[in-house]
Amino acid sequence: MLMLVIVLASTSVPRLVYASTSEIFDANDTTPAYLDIVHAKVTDQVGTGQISFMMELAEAVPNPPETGTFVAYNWQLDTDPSLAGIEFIIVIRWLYDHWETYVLDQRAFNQGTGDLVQVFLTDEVAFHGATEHITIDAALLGDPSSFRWRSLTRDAPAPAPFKDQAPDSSGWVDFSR
Ligand SMILES: [Ca+2]
Ligand SMILES: [Ca+2]
Repeated sequence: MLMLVIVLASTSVPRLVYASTSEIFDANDTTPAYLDIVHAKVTDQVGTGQISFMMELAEAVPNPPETGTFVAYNWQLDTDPSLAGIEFIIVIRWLYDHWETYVLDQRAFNQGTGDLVQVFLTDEVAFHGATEHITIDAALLGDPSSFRWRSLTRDAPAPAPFKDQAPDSSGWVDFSR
């Protein structure tokens, strides 16, 4: 009987759940300041099946930017380090006269078995001055249990070089859900 009581007590203790977060802080190093990444973060929204991506710039993102200009904020995700290439890119960009947001699925393209796949998103982006947030269904990213990522900005379409990158050069930030 004593044993039974102990078992019941131990199973009634609430399980503590912590959101998994990984982040990077980056030095001031880019002009214009709205392309200068100072902080970026990825957070697992526990229990929702979604993952949030945040990027903080040194200065508020112009919203809207001038017509005719191009601005892009990207997160590159390497969800399978055993395969060459970057599996997914999350893109928020001002394409001359409108914002658009999409997930670029490069998995089949990288393997030579298919095309690049663009999945456009509508309501998921939020701008708060110098900070932007996007929350994405993990299923759109292959429902990975972990990945490595980096954040990037540019002011001209690819293959123009990125203006800032965090972490710098070829670095990555590890993330596990
Ligand atoms: Ca920076
Ligand atoms: Ca890969």
